[in-house]
Amino acid sequence: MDHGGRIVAKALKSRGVSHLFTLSGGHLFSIYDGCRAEGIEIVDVRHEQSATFAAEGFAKATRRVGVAALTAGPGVTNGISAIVGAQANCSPVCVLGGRAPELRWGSGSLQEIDHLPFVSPLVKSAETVKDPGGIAERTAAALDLALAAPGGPTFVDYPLDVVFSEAEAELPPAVEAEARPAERVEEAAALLAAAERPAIMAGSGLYWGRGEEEMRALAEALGIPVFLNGLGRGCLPADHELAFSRARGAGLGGADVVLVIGVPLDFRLGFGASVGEEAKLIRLDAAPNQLTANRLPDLDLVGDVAASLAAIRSAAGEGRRSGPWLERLRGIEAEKRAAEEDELNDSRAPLHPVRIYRELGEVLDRDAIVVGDGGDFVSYAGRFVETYQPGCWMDPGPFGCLGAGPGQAIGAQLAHPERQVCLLLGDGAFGFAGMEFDTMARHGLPIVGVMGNNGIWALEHHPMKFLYGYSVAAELRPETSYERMVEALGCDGILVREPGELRPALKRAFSSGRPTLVNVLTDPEVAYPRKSNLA
Ligand SMILES: Cc1ncc(C[n+]2csc(CCOP(=O)(O)OP(=O)(O)O)c2C)c(N)n1
Ligand SMILES: [Mg+2]
Repeated sequence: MDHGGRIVAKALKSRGVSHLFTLSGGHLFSIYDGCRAEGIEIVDVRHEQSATFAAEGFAKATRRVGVAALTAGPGVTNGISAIVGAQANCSPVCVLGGRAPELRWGSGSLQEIDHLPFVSPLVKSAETVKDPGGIAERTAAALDLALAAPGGPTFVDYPLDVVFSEAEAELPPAVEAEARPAERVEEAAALLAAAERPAIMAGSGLYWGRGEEEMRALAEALGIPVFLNGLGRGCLPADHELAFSRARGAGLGGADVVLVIGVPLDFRLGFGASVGEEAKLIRLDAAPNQLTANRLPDLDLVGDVAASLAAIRSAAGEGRRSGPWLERLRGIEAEKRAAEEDELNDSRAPLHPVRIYRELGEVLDRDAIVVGDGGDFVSYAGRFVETYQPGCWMDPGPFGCLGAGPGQAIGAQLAHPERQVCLLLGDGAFGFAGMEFDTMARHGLPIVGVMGNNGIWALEHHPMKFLYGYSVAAELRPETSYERMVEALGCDGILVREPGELRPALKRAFSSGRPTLVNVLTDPEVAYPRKSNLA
């Protein structure tokens, strides 16, 4: 017989879970005791939102399930934004909730609330385990379901009296789903093989589906230019001959066949309008298209992403017809990159954000994990940070929740202690989860934060000024000494005012082995040239 918390921990261990992200609450004590006994590392953070984002960061860095334990009531409600973010990203995250005791349910216990009515719409499954004998099976099921394609968050909570009671732990074995290719892959192959101007647009679903090798082989066989976003970044190295970024408008707009892999046709792709009207549109993902109000794919392929790509490649054969098309796109790519030279070398103080990214690119390793949390500062990063390996770029995803960065960086650094983890922060974004620098100090995580400190919420300030001629509620204090805040929390802080100070600061930060915030003062007059809109 084991107590319920030990059974939870045994279930975690049976699924290879190594870390539990949490913030303390008495409802969770027995789970902590179980994790301690089973050798699962407990990582305690400063806000439940960060615990859940850390679980997602761990999942993104490993393609394994990330686990957060949130205490009853406010612990769970604090985790909600991160749960929704994981849902939008198809991230395999399992959230374990504390819960007021079942025996007294309805008597007004501390932190008593039924989580299921508000969590259920946000997750793949949500349930309360009311019998200690069911803990092993239900916990294992929640972990397995989070990971099953398409991935996403799952939730299970344990009433206090249930998880402190004893029972037998009987753990069902994990069942691997068969990797089945989609139907109609031959039609997709025929379209791509006949295309003169093909293009691939791939995102997070390619990464989750472990499709990078197959995509690369397909692109190389047929000479298909590849554009990547979200977690798809790095699935083809940025310096591969078929990797394009600046030419995306021309590439998707001028293609005759576009294969969209693992990314919804949402605002990031003009709700489908980024793809030229004449083009044949093939969509491939683990789940059917849900954005049915947008442009519909001509072929909607639903199946295992890697297996489907392999099947498309073998049906399409070899033979590049895209030579002139690739040359055209290469010309556009080169022209646009040449036009960026001035910004890359900008010598102003306070700094231009692009100057920061040029210098950062020269100190980051190829397998560095870069986490973005902010507005314009991160939009610039999206354009200028090059990604060379899968799982090396983390942004909040389409749900766009500020404050996701520190948690995700913590998860990523614990997943890969030997790699550089760089956390890009707007000064506004820092306010949501800046206290997690305390977590980094306590857990000895040498994350390097690089802040673009422009004293405003630039992504709101500039558009509001453009629309109204003024801006309100988008101003912050100029030159706030955030580097001193993190020093008070036990980290290193470096202030950068001049471009010449940046390189030494970054080198010091990455070589010290200590969590550091490089607070770079940036020019509030710089506005990111934005194409996509909100609505
Ligand atoms: C939780 C949350 N609140 C508000 C927003 C709206 N929002 C998006 S970007 C942004 C500005 C971010 O400012 P900062 O982090 O300083 O970066 P900057 O744009 O100045 O580079 C805001 C307020 C959001 N996306 N998420
Ligand atoms: Mg700002």
